[in-house]
Amino acid sequence: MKSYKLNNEVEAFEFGSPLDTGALLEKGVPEKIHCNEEISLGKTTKLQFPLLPRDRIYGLGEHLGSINRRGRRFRSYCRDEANHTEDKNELYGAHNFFVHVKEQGLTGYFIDFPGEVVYDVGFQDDQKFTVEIHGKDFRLIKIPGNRMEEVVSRFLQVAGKAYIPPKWAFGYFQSRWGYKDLEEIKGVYERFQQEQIPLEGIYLDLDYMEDFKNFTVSKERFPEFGKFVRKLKNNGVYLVPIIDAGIKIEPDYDIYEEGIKGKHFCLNEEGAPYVAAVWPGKVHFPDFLQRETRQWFGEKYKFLTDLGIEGVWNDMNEPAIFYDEKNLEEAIDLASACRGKNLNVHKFFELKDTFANLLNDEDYHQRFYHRVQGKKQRHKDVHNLYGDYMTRAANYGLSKHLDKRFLLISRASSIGMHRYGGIWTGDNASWWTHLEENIRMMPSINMCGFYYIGADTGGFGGQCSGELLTRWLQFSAFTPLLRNHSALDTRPQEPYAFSEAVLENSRSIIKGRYRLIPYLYSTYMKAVENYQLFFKPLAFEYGGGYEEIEDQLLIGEEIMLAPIHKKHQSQRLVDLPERMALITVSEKATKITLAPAGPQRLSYDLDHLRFFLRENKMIPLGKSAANVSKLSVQELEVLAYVTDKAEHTFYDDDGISLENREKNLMKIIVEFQQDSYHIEVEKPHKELEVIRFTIIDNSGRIHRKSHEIKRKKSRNEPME
Ligand code: MIG
Repeated sequence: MKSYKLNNEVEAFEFGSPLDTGALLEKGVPEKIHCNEEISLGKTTKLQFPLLPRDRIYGLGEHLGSINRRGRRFRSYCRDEANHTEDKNELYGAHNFFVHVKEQGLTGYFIDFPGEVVYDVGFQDDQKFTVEIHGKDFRLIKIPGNRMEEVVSRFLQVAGKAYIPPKWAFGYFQSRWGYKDLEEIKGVYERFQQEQIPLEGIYLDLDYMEDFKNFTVSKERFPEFGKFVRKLKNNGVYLVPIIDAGIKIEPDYDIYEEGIKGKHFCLNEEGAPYVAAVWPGKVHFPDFLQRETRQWFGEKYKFLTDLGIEGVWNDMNEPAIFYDEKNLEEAIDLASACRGKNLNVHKFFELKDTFANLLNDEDYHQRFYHRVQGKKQRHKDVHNLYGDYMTRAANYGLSKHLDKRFLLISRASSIGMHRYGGIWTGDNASWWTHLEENIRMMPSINMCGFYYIGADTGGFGGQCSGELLTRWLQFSAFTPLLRNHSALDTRPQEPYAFSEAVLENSRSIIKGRYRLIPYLYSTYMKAVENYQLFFKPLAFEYGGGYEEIEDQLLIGEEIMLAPIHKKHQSQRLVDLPERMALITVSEKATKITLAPAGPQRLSYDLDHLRFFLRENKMIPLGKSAANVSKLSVQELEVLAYVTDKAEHTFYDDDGISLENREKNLMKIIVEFQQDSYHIEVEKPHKELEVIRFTIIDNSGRIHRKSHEIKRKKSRNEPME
């Protein structure tokens, strides 16, 4: 075993000869350090941690279940899991970072390994936490700390800063699998205009392609596509097309031909391109683990950027496989052998399961290979890097051809990819429990480095009700990625697809989101820049006494959410760890009152956003607009709860530049002095003219103040 010291007390232990996964930024400096974890090496490696009754485990990213991971099993193995029922142990991401919280101190661990890892967090035996790594070549990273945020922040410093989307990526996006042609997309756009609902963009699902071929657009269904893209963009509305991992096998299809010539596809046992079937029928999978393949594939996104596209979602990149030739053949043979027979129950189930199990059978992963750093690697052993490296390829191409920020999300991911794109949480359903899952999942994913995150609002599969959509929007209004997406053949899920009341309430919530964008964007950028979390459960801030509360979240340093996630509830129980101000935001009005510490009932109607503001904190709100391009910070409304002194740094930039961002860092100070509030604004934002303050004091009294920014008079005005 070799050991290394990374910056900030972080230690790395290297077992065997691990592959360079690119998850972390640096390898570290060799140093002899003792590893006192209980590790048994073998074909698979076992790490064992004793669990004391009060120990907690946090992290592991995109998984179902509680934020405190105790009492469950999880598997890090990216999977196209189309049905997120409670018992599922894996989803699309492999996020091997967790923090063990003990009575005396806490330690973070990251397992830098590209294959399967299984976590049993006190499930089999409630006093044992075992981590089973399916291999013997890996790195174990260990991060000490005294507070949760310290551990996470140290981890993020070695893992690197998260992807930064353009500001427009914080708007509201409409999506649906099944918008079949340009006319339908245009109809959605026009309906949003007509109903005066803000709209930032529309996602295009795979129907825009010609026969599901990547980097093609159907001429028949999407004629003059580039013109349409630009027309919408001139009105501040973006189209975001999907790209899948598989490349259709079709002679004369340029991507296929180039892939073959350039040796860009994964190979089978015999060294020929591996064949599997997904949406286009039979496909080859680009070997994204090869640098040249990433560059080649990345370049292909130019087809889209040339059409005016500035955002893409990468799908099916676990990779999802419908069937491969061998298994299909066997299944058909079995079926033929059954023809005309009187099947007993065992045979019937065997027949049925053989076909059902074709979808995403993990045996396929044994049958194809990558070339990594010159070596042949079985897919199974590097599986979790596939979607990650596809997204690195996309990032490479989009950066090269856009020279500005772009929206990029992926379904499959592993740590490391967080530097290149965001993720959405895949095929959830229109179930109330999935709204709750969404709430719990956000901080766990955020800990693993991903910041641009969100779920399909309203639910992907299943039938959404107007009430569920409204409640879901009330939560998603605070997630960086806000997208309403639904599956083929489910009931329509746009805000206007329900009743007049649902339409009005959704409009009001989405407008509220736009009022919050200056704050959310500022919080996002500061969090990424300073290695702080965007989302936190209460326990991270207020300690173990709050560990059981997992449906209230803190955002940044200022606010606490307590979303309603149950049907037919106009109220819910909220536990306030300290006294806070209760804020209500709708399109035009804001309300602020005081809420005492302790458990209490919060009433929460369907037509607004409601959340809490912490003591000696403030948040700025803008005015709603049709989309981000029309947002302005000329006038800000600042809501503050100040008993002593509050300081707030408001970050802004042009929302689109990559590196050399001209940063506005405005500092707002509100101080209570001799019975009145003193206000100071340092380095005012260059567009700012006035801030209207609404300050609540400790007795619940409201103080309104207006602060105008005095600038040197412009040349046109007469000088005295
Ligand atoms: O096999 O492109 O998660 O968002 O609508 C399903 C169709 C493929 C899965 C994605 C979903 C998308 C759907 N895709």
